[in-house]
Amino acid sequence: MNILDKIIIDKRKEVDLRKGLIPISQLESSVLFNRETVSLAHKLRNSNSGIIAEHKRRSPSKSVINNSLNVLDVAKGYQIAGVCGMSVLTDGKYFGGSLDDLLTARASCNLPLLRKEFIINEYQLLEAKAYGADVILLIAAILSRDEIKQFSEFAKSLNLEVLLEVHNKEELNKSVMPSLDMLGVNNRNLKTFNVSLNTSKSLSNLIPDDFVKVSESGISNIEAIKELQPYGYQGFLIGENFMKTDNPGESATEFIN
Ligand code: IGP
Repeated sequence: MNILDKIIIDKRKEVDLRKGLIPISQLESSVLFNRETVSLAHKLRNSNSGIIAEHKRRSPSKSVINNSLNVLDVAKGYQIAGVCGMSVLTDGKYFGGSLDDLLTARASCNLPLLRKEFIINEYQLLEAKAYGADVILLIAAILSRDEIKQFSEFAKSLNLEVLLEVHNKEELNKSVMPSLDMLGVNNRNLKTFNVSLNTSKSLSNLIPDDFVKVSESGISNIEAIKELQPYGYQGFLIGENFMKTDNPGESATEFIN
């Protein structure tokens, strides 16, 4: 069994437990539930740098990345750096994150926030809204076309934007639909952990122009961004390269012009 299959098995159990503990009515009564969301797609379209900076403590591929920072400082640092948006890992078991991290980020900055999560149930979209997200991630590798349609339409009804992640042609072809806002190409194969910017390059011309193109993972220098921009990428999701430093915000500054 690959890591993605394992994560999904655990995620189904986790979501069932959460659903039993916190009723939908309680999520809907969060003050944040009716907050006006901010558009990440719009920011990316109008930016030269296009950085989406991630908060990530650890990952299955790298184990510990950074355990000594708090989300509050990281979010403030990213905002001061002038990034377009922030991605917050909320998976606990494999990435060391939580919904509380999302909430803290929300309280610490006014950047568009992406709930970085393995979404397998609409309930998680209600959580995303209740904890202050503006954008949700849908991963084509773990969802059917029908699920992508159902979840993305539900997200839009909550005024959440949708970033759909693919890492090959088949995933891309099955996923394209009008209820998506941004198409992300993950340079890291979540099954093997291999990283290659060529994944973004080779899929770029298959992505219809109406979607903002985002290149995700393994971006560690400005040269990589300069290399990807001619392929039409306007968003660059960067985690480890910032989080491995003592001051992720300051590291992000170097990527902003
Ligand atoms: C960030 P990196 O290599 O810069 O730390 O990657 C981000 O792209 C990565 O964390 C990611 C991810 C995901 C994590 C992309 N898609 C899906 C968990 C689930």
